[in-house]
This record gives sequence, C-alpha cells and structure tokens, in this order.
Amino acid sequence: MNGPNLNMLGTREPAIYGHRTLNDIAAACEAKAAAVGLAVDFRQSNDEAEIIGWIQEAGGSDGVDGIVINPASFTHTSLAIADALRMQDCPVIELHLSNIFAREAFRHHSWVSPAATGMICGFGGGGYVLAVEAMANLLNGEKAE
Ligand code: CA2
Repeated sequence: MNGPNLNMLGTREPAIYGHRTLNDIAAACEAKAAAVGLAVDFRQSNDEAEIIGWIQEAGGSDGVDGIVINPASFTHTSLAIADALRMQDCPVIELHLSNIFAREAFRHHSWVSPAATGMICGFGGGGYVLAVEAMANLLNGEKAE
C-alpha cells in the first residue's frame, strides 16, 4: 500500500525519490514475489480513509498474509492508520524510499513504526523488493534474534 503523492514518483524530486515510477516499482515487486512464491496486490491512494479501509479489509476473512506499507506523509500525521495497522494480526512492514532519519526533523517521528513488525528505509525503490523478501522470510517463520 502506498500513500499520498507516490503516484508522482519518477516525475519530481528524483534526487530524493529516484527516477523509477510507481509502476516500475510494482513490476519489480511482482517479479520478486513470483520468485519467492508470493502474490502482490500493489495499491496507491491519496486518501487516508481509503487506506484505512484497505488495511481493515486486509485483516478480514478474505485478507492477506502480510502488509507492506509506505504511508508517505501520513507516516508523520496519522494515528488512525497506526491504529488500523495495530488491529491486524498479520506482519506489517513499514517502508520508505528515503532515509527519513537523515531528513528534516519532522520526518523523524513515525506513528506507524510502533505498529509495524519492522521498517525499511533509505534504499529507494529497491527497498520494496527487500520488503517482499523480508515478508517471505517472516511468513516462512523466520524470527528476529
Ligand atoms: O521516503 C518515503 O518513501 C516517504 O514516505 C515519502 C513521503 C514523505 O512525506 C515521507 O517523509 C517519506 C513523500 C511522498 C511524496 O512523493 C513524491 C513523489 C514524487 C515527487 C515528489 C514527492
């Protein structure tokens, strides 16, 4: 799941977010998922309520095995997304293209991190592929040591 403005990837601020479009990243995730035996439902929304609805659906009976989410700016503002994630039983990976801790102070706090199993940031679009691999490992029973 991808939050607001990530549909603009590849068109602005390439020094921070890279040249790849969100479609390029989705294709890379799908290729990695196929290699590790997972399927990806790749989504983006600019609407906080829609994202919360997706998170609630993900935890339902027709739900998913895990959630990878780049909440974008909602990372720093949305207790509601954090609460929705906390209600899910499945693994949650928080993801950011940029290293949010090496940027402005207002990006250093994430409401989402306490509700996540783990967090990946600073690897650009490649972080999404790392997240698919990490999710496969989690689902295969890898435990943090
Ligand atoms: O590094 C990330 O992935 C972020 O989640 C991206 C958010 C930012 O607010 C977070 O602090 C870190 C911003 C997404 C905006 O996406 C853009 C895409 C293209 C051009 C400009 C912004």
